[in-house]
Amino acid sequence: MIPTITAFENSPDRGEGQARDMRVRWALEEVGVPYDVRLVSFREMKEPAHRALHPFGQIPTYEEGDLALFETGAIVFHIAQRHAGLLPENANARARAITWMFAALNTMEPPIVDLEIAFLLERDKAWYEQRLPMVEAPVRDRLGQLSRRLGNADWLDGAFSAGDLMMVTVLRRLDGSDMLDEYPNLSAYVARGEARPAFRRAFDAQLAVFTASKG
Ligand code: GTB
Repeated sequence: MIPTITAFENSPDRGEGQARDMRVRWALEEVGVPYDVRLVSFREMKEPAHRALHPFGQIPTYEEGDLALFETGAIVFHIAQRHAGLLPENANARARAITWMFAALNTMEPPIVDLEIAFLLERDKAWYEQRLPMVEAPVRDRLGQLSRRLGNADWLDGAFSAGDLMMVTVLRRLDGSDMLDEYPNLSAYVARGEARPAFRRAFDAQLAVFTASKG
């Protein structure tokens, strides 16, 4: 059964692969599962048909037969559990890889999103420059801690896993800032993720949506 995911009809990121369908596309590409994409407008996301799939009226969603999922953490975990390639066989290594998925979503992503929101919504405010260091500091703290843990390793815990997939997509959200450059091993880590053929295929697929919409 070919799964169907939803993605923005018109992604505000203009094809930079920052919208969260990118994680799901990448996971499906890593495990070699073909998928269909249903593009939705901002209006359609808020309508009952889409809310039946996603209570918060967002993308992405994932449908596979009778199963409908939302939340990228749950979707990527589901894909990784069903197909070889994203989680180790060894039970302890598997638990650690899952831990990194949670760390990406619960510990790394929130301060990065706070920084993004400050930039998007507050940069025209008189107090923005004063507040910025307070929003940047938690991001730097987390990046420093992650950088120390990664050290010289290629991936967070042995072979590439769903934990790395999630972490790379979260760190990519800093693309617009130069913060990641302060941590060369993290920049190299993200570049390693982006160089994976599965990432490239996923990236090109979402970029094609943007290109076609301009077409
Ligand atoms: N926790 C959920 C998950 O992980 O699945 C979050 C899902 C989510 O935030 N979806 C966003 C959405 O549907 C799209 S990805 N937003 C519409 C809405 O809430 O009404 C977030 C996103 C959007 C745009 C950019 N960008 O332009 O760079 C980056 C990320």
